[in-house]
Amino acid sequence: MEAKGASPVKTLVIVPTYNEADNVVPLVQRVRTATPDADVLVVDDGSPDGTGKLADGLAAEDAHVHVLHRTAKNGLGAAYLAGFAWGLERGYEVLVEMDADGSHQPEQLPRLLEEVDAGADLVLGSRWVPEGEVVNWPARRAVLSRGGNLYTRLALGLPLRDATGGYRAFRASALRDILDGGVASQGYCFQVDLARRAVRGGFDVREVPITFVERVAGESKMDGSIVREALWRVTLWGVRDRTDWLRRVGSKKDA
Ligand SMILES: Nc1nc2c(ncn2[C@@H]2O[C@H](COP(=O)(O)OP(=O)(O)OP(=O)(O)O)[C@@H](O)[C@H]2O)c(=O)[nH]1
Ligand SMILES: [Mg+2]
Repeated sequence: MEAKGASPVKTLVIVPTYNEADNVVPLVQRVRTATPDADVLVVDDGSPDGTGKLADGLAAEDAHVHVLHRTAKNGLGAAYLAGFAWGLERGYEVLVEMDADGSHQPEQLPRLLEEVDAGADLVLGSRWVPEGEVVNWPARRAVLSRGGNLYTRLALGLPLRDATGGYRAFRASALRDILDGGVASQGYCFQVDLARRAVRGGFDVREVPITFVERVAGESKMDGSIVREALWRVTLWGVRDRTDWLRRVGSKKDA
């Protein structure tokens, strides 16, 4: 996305980690190869398996790699908020979300960045658009993701196929606005919340197809509480949006 003669857009790839010792080094190396101008920020929540130390090793060898150490496992949403704050303070123009487990292919990042360059404020890497795909995902995970996205689309009226995914690129100016007022949600719900705020805020949100590959090493941090949180929050937002709409229609009739 580098314009001829211009300096490269300042891009930060944020990678949250908790116990990703088998994954963090190869993943960061792939990002550095795929997008050599971009910086990487690993946000580690004090992983007992030494992920943070491995990331420090990468940072010591490469000025493009940074590590933010946090003391306790506080969830994906909190890790991203800390990473976003770090990047926005330092003047990055594009901030990227990417999992450490190899599910998101760094080689596809240029596609997302090209779309920001073409004018998008938020680009979602999407499994559920034509040419998007999932590899090695157990059927129940695919059903959960498709079902969750269908429910989200219906409850919130969002024109998005994959609002729960976590491979994304934000234009910094849009991200500041989206984060304004704080974000309480976590897990999948955090991703839905940011997408919903971007659409509501009138930002240019686009989806590009990605190939999502099931993690080959390490353990998933996904659990029932993450799914339950997404379900109740999305339902609450949907009910609230509809109540607001009915109130607006009612007050127009009264006027
Ligand atoms: N810093 C930090 N990172 C986290 C936390 N929970 C998850 N992560 C990271 O967030 C990314 C996504 O987590 P995963 O466990 O892969 O969750 P998922 O992709 O929804 O689930 P799977 O498809 O089962 O892998 C990975 O890089 C994790 O290491 C957390 O509490 N703190
Ligand atoms: Mg994963």
